[in-house]
Amino acid sequence: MTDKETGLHKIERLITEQKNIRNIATSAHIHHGKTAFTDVLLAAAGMMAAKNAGDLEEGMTTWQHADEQERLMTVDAANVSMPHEFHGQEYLINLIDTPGHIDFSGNVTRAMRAIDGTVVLVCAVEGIMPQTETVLKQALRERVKPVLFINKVDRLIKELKVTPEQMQERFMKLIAQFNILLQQIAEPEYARKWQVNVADGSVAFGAARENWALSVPFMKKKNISFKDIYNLYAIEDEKQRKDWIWKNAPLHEVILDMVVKHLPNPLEAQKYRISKIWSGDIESALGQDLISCNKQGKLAFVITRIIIDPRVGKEVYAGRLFSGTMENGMEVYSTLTKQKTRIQQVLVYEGIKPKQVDKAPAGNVIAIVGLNTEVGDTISTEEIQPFEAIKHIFQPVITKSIEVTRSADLPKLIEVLRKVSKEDPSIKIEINEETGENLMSGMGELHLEIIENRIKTEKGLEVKTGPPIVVYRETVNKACSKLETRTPNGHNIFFLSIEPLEDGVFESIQSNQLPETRFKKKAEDVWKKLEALGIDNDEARQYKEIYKGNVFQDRTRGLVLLSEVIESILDGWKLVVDGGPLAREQLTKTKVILYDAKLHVDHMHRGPAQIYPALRNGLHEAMKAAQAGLLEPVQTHMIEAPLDFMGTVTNLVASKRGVLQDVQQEAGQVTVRAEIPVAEMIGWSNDLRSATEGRGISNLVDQRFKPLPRELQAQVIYKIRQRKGLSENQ
Ligand SMILES: Nc1nc2c(ncn2[C@@H]2O[C@H](COP(=O)(O)OP(=O)(O)OP(=O)(O)O)[C@@H](O)[C@H]2O)c(=O)[nH]1
Ligand SMILES: [Mg+2]
Repeated sequence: MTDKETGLHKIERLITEQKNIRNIATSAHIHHGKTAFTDVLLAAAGMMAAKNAGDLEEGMTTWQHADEQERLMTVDAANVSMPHEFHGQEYLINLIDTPGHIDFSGNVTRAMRAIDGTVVLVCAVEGIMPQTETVLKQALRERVKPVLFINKVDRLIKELKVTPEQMQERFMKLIAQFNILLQQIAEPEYARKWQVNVADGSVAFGAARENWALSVPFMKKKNISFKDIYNLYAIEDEKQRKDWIWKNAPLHEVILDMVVKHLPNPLEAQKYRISKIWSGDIESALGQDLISCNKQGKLAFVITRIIIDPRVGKEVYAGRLFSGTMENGMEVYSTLTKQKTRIQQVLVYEGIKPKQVDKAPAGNVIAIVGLNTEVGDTISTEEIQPFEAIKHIFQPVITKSIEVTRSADLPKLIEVLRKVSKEDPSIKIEINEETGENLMSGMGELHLEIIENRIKTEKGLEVKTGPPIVVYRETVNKACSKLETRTPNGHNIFFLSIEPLEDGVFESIQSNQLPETRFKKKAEDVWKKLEALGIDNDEARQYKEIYKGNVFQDRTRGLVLLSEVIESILDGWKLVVDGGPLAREQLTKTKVILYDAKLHVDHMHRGPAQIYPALRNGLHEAMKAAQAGLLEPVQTHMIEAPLDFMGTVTNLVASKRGVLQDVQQEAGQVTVRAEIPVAEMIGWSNDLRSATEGRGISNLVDQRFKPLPRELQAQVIYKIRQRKGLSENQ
């Protein structure tokens, strides 16, 4: 390194040293200090003014939207990069700061695809919270290795006034809880290997806002004891205190040393991550490129985030380059759109700023300009086996209709909604051309509120939205017997049935163990997984497609013509999955079996226009026979409040068709675990706040679809059909 080397030149040099790269993220329960931590790291790397680092009121470097500053919370994930020196070697840290609020946790899921390791922050006072468990699940699903940072230790000293011994006890308890969680969630292979350990330095503790951190190895090196931390808080002079911290416990040094030592570089990580996130043949040339993070290999880039410049509309595609080298001007192929385009810019991050470079090699988090596609897409130079879909653990269940206030703006609305769902794939947009109604679904009320506001303030479009409504699912409760359905021209007949999908298969689809795709070739991998789930070998081979948690099986034998119509059959089936017979809500957890078909020899008589209605009528009839019913979204919440409010909280839960699962009392606090239907939870945070005089908090632990009580079925179906303007036979 020369003295004259600029920051960007240094980054350009470091992106090529794969073994010295760490791709990481912050992850934690809401407000446990991720952004303050990121700010402090950036400041220490000289990438922002040190004066205000970690000071919320002054604004966080990573907050790029006004709403984040107004609400003092992170909404979007932010990519930053910084250099770090360790044992005389230079490293590049590519870091993504993720949001903590559950409504934005889709951003966490997507960030996990881009990285190999994560610093999980836990507030020393609050301890492990529901969202800590969720982020750990998100990380481990992508084989992202965690290390632990116990934050806000100053609060233990200043607010709780614990002794040094009590502090250590607390840490040990917290670390043990973290490891138990890891043990429960991780795949067996990693459950042991990835346990964090205070002695080896995979755990650190400190106060992000105050710029200090320590780990046991670091304390040994500097000869610091727990008592010294207390002495630190006895120093009155601020400058003196800062000097002590800088000399004995600088956060960036302790944390980044931990990151370099305990989190994998891309060469190590890709060896075991690829088989989890890519279902292609590892023995193939591309498979080997991916495993070895080959700079000279075939290009393989996964898009994890799209940022649209509000002024010029430029679309920046950020993601992880797993193989090859991304070069300015090169022609690339999008697996999703099946289009070729030319790369107009290759960007790497210097601090928070994206900077243009000529090229960037595999093993980095980078961004590119020149595409027109979606998050999750695999970019290469030709058609390749794409990466697994990036699936969020929760599905959007709250919907609002959205319309423009001035009819002249109508054409702009469609364009803006398209952009919104591009930037935030957790937002689902449904445009109904018949009724002109546009629906926007999101993770929760806050999510929709933020998006609505951004449409107004950032996209400059005046809109109004309807009241929140809940998304339902349709399913079947038993198997129906085989029935036949004819195409409208009477020339073709299909024999089929529908039944509930096996629990194990459904769960494996939900957790991304089984891919949602159409199986064109021998899917040996999938067959093996199905067999492990108790599906016999013959049946596994009948899997034709998995779509939105539903399965289509082909049990026909020796039907020569079938291959000519199977695509239309599957497309027709998918249309039914997208909107079922009861209320045009999406199907879930069903299995359709095709037993036999009689097909006209002339393909003119068996086009999609014939096949779709046959499938639709047949499946509607089959669902009726299989006792179709609605499922509603139900959330499990952990509600905490002072003990005095125990009765109030349990009554509130009961008034919302909620079911108590557990009630715990500890140290003047009550913790209630309850399952509540989302339909009853509109306005929940306000209800809880007013019932508990602002002292109750509630955290989402889990969300799933459950049968809507029988007595409510008819009424809810009627209401949805009315809202959608569906006539009786539609
Ligand atoms: N006492 C204390 N407060 C801290 C510390 N670190 C962060 N905070 C405060 O905790 C609050 C949340 O900090 P953030 O950095 O925004 O937390 P976050 O995890 O990024 O929050 P979200 O992204 O919204 O989930 C702010 O009020 C910070 O000032 C710390 O070490 N000690
Ligand atoms: Mg934050």
